[in-house]
Amino acid sequence: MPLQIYISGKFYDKENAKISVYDHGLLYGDGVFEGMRSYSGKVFRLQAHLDRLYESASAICLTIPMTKEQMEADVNKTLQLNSLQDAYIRLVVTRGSGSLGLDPNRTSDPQVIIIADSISLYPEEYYQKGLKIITASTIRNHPAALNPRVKSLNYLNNIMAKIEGLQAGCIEALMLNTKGEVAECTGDNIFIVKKCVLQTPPKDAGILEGITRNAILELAKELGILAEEVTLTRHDLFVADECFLTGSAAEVIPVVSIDGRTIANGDVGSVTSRLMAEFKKLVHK
Ligand code: PXG
Repeated sequence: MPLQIYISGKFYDKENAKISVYDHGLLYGDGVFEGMRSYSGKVFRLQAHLDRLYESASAICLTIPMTKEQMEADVNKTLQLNSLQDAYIRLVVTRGSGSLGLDPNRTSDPQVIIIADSISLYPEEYYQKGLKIITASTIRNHPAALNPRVKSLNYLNNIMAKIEGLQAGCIEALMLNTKGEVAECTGDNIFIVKKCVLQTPPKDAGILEGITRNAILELAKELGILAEEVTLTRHDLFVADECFLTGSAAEVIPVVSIDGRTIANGDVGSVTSRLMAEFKKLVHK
């Protein structure tokens, strides 16, 4: 059976899963999304992802045409129908099709799309040796322009930074905020370890409040690792003892070089290794 894609209550073969070219999700990037993972058939922190999706929608004045309970049931149904255990799940809600103009009031029927597909993992080598990243010159959106807390379909800000990274031979790139402080990477949050203390930028640095980020902060607490949300600059990263990124796709991935500067001795740090192992345990719980 071809992969079954959910669109607004019905399932379609992958090649027939289509929405209107008049949908404002396509015309303006007007909509919201989530990227999640399932482990052994169970979506990791599904409730937190749904909460964030509905908050993102609310922030852009988009009413999702179903309850969270219904959405939860439909996500699980999509996984089961496709017999997927370890999968990547993309949840998309568009503004719906309308006229050729920005006005969201002239759209109807927001579309809910659920794609569950097999996950293509990052090469194991990155987890063993660590990533080299660069700082992009593209700054993260000013929260008053488009708040990074909203996981909107408008991802060009991140894509422009990702292109800079790729052109420099890096799969991730660091983004600063308008104040020049460390915000996050294009699809991952960032952490450092300094003198045994875990540090990550606060929510008001203009970042997506990552679900993996929050899980790591909780894990640190349980493991007795001191953790704080503090303003970080590139200087703090350059002189850090350890650095790593977190995200649903990457999980926990070490960083060993930023802008050509080696972090500490260039090895994957011990706190990072411990959190990588503990996170693996957590997702399989
Ligand atoms: N910052 C940004 C800008 C993101 O897009 C994260 C941080 C990490 O958040 P979570 O909740 O996943 O810990 C993200 C998430 C993809 C992909 O296809 C991207 C994300 C998540 C899943 C898949 O590249 N970004």
